[in-house]
Amino acid sequence: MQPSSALPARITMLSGGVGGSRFAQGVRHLIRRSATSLTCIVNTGDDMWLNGLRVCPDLDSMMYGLAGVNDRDRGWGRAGETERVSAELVAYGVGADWFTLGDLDLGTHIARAQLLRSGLGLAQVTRRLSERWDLGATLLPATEHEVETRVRVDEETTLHFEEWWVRHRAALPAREFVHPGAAEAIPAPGVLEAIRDADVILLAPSNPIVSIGAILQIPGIADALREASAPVIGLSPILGDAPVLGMAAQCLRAVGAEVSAAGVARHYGARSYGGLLDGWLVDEQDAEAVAGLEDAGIAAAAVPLLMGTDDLTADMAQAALDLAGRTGR
Ligand code: FO1
Repeated sequence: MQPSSALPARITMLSGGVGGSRFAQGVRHLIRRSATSLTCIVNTGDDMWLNGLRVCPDLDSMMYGLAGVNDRDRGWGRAGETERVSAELVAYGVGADWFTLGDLDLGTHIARAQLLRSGLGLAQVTRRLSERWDLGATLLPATEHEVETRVRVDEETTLHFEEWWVRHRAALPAREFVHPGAAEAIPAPGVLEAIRDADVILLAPSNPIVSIGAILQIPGIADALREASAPVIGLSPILGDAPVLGMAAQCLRAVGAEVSAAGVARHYGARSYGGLLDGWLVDEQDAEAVAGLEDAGIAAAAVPLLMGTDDLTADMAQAALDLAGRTGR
């Protein structure tokens, strides 16, 4: 581990929920004794109104994870959760019986809905909710517009991403992912500045289609990355031929991208050829992909990418910073 003097002043990362939260905890662990700031631009495409409340799964996974109050086994929701209210909602036949809102989690959704109804934007609401804990990072929603990720499962039908993923366990073949309303959306306050002012920009090992990809659908964000002075370094969510968690494989196949560490890098593209990436970390088992990536204009390195502990994840983050230093940006 390099001395903290080698750390950049400002790190900005794009992130989904479960994988992004574990990665953010590792980045924070790496910078814990330094003056480095961490800003996380978080996917809001999984968000939904449920029982009159605004549920933001990825923002909540990031907040609970950084607060240390998350259910580490499930990767989402609160530790020590109970589901008494949810059982009542099911008994009344309201809401979605396939999407369980825990009692503690409902506290977040009630507070968020109240603050939104008071006229605050989601960025301010997220800041208000986060103030309860010392997260060691700033959470920003990608946009304050309600742009859902929906999955086309047949000619006439699209499902909210959560219904596809949770209710149907991603078993219905996804023909495409659509983001209705994205064209009219704008980045949330602070997002473009966090990209512009960053010294290093990281793409967390989140789902490249429905998490990072949904963030990139918001007009202005992909262009801001291409124009950023900071190096853009991604970490592969695919180790070998499978994702560590979640359903990135089904999503990549749906858009015709190869399900491999190199395939995801090519999906994002090399910044020098109009894409997003200056560098890409692959797991040691995918070391043979490094040469091809370098030839394609993407600096690459093979390091352990399994996020077991904060120390291991901090090492991944350090490897990403080392790679950033090699890109000459
Ligand atoms: N995932 C499930 O598999 N089952 C659930 O009932 C469920 C409820 C839930 C409630 C709030 C929340 O923030 C997340 C929840 N999730 C649930 C996880 C959710 O699907 C994931 O956090 C992401 O959307 C997928 O990356």
